[in-house]
Amino acid sequence: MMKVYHCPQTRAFTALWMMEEVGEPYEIVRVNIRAPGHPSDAYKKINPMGKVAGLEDGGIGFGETAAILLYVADKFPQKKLAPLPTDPRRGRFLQWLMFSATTLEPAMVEKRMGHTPNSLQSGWGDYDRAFGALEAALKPGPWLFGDQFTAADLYVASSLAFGMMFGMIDKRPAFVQFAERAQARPAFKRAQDIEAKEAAKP
Ligand SMILES: N[C@@H](CCC(=O)N[C@@H](CS)C(=O)NCC(=O)O)C(=O)O
Repeated sequence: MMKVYHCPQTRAFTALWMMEEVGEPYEIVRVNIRAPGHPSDAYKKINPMGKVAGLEDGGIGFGETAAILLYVADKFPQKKLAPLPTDPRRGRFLQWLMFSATTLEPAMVEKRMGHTPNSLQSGWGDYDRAFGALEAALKPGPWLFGDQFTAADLYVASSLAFGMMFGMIDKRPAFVQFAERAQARPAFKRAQDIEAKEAAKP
């Protein structure tokens, strides 16, 4: 059975939400990132960075939310959470799937830190450029690929919700509506319940 290495109130929620979207059996393994001694050598064999989330399948572990989402979407193609490799939309799907990690996160952190952006030299451009590109892509909706909800929507919605909650992303109507639409999905609500139960554990 697949194992999700999880810690409450972290980015690992995104992986949990993805597992609930596919609805296949999995086990949650707690990694306490706030405990002394974290990350353990044992956990670094799962995720070399020692960060959560991590996923293990068939005895092989790995990290990075985008990789986890893509792996799970491809493992269960019948759930239609990713255009197939033969689908011409696949490239654009991969672009948006990776956008949170490669572009949105660094751009929002740079802004939060008050660093002066260098849009040409930084891989993430800058905050206005990154979030302007995303805002344009969210129209006309409802999802990045019209009526098909994909793992890219899940990751973008998760990053938007996180960033807006912590005041790192401005609450443009397109971002608020997109995040709310994604969070109305039953799988999100199930993941939220699981997250709450995990957080209540000692
Ligand atoms: N790029 C990583 C970021 C993961 C990440 O930064 N996780 C944080 C929690 S939100 C973490 O594990 N922090 C503990 C640590 O750095 O050891 C991903 O998207 O999976």
